[in-house]
Amino acid sequence: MDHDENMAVDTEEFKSEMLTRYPAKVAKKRKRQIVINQVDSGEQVPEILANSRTIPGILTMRGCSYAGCKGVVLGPTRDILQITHGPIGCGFYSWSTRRNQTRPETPDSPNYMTYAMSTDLQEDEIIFGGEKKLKAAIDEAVALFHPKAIGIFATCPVGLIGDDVHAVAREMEAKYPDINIFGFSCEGYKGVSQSAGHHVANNKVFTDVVGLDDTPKPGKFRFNILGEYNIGGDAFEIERIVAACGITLHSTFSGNSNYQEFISAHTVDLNTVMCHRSINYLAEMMEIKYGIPWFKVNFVGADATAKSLRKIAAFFGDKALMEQTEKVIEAEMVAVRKVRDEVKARCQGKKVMLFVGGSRAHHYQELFDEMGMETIAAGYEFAHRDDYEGRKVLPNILVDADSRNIEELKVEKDPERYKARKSEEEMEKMKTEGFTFNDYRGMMTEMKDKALIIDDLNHYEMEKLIEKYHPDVICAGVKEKYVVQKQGIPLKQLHSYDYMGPYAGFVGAINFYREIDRLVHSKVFKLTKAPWQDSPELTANYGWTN
Ligand code: CFM
Repeated sequence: MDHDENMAVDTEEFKSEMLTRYPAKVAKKRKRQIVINQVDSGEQVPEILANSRTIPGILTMRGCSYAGCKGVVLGPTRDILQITHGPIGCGFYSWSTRRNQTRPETPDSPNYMTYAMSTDLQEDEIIFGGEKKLKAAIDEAVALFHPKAIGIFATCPVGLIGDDVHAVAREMEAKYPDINIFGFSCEGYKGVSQSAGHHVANNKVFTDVVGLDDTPKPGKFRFNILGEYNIGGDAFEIERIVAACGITLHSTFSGNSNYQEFISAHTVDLNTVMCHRSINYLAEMMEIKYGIPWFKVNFVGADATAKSLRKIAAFFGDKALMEQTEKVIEAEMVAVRKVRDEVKARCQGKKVMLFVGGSRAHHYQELFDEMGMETIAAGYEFAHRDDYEGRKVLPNILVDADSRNIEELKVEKDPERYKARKSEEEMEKMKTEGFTFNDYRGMMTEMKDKALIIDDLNHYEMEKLIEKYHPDVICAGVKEKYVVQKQGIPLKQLHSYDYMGPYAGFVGAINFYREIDRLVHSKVFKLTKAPWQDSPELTANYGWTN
């Protein structure tokens, strides 16, 4: 841990310097969202204000509830036909820009991801109602594709005019009884960010999809991965590795997945959670209803991948499986070590900042760490306190009006299908041996003392960070990319991965090492001069300048 006193003074000073530009009320709130890390005994970290409304006027990195539901959780599923009920822009801009990939079983298997389906609401429907148009859209989709399932996604205007997507879903399901039709109340304004949409998606997938078919996939050691969305082919690489170990991946929610895998997902013996933020609700609910234990994994980083594989194999407790897993890790690590050593010699000590979503700002620190690079500042766009501070703070999180907006389902044991996967004694024994379940330690717990943690970062603060710290690379999204690069700092998109990937698993780690090595050593960024540096065409002050 870093106990450098000068750095402590700097960070504190920097924080107050950044805050002085804000009006008093804004500064008061941002002060609680910007935290200087300190990990005390028992993994105690300072409290951060998270999952709270962005102050109007601030250029936030956040997205909307619809994006979290349709774009993120359901979007990667290839054979649930998805209809956006709303203006065309919502459907179009949530269509494939995240680079979530899929691989249908055969060339003829259904794959609706190549279509952006929307009711394309116009002024007329905003005034007179859009339900008729939605029903017509469903009729048309059924005639063209006859899918097994249809999801309807509500956008802001749909909620404002009062269209009832659930009533339409029920009516159309009565008309087409062999198709599972369900609606999502994921109007963009539903929560403070896309995080609300994740929860809405989890609830509906749990009530209307999971559990419809009790047929398990063949295999001795069967598990699910929740919260892996196959960006840039990550899930393909994970599938390759677990198959080599001899573990059966029943379903991934929702990268490279299909409907049949979802409806029978409750038949597995273990749920693993990759992205805690977007899908912890489903893991919790499946445990209560069906008795499936869950724990957190991370396939970003070669060491993290090895650790996760070992934990999964240990859960099943089969000697041959554990041996095979070790063999796979050993074989894969040969190539990983070779590239890592080469790259580390050049990248050691370089500084990185990560401001991404609700889990990647944490996961990718593993890869940078493996390259000898240090994360000096990190933050999430929309995570909650538990993603920062660990799940231990869950009982202390205050429920406010915005979070009350999203339904908390009352879940009970399934009278027939609940089955404890391990006996109480077995679970207790595993726990005393140090095996953890329902665990997420949070990002801050694993970061250095004095590192800056910033929730819901904005453009102004990003500029300040660059001025002060001159990091060697920043990881964020497309909204930040060009603003940052014009200031001479390379930016790697960790949402869509720009044009690259996979970065998960062993092959992914190698791809990432190489790419970051090239990026931080490229001279082009240092030669960049923004046009305004030579001849400012327009200068202005913020409205609130004292
Ligand atoms: Fe989970 Fe994601 Fe993320 Fe996320 Fe996202 Fe994403 Fe992300 Mo973009 S589900 S929280 S809502 S890991 S789309 S695949 S990259 S912000 S850090």
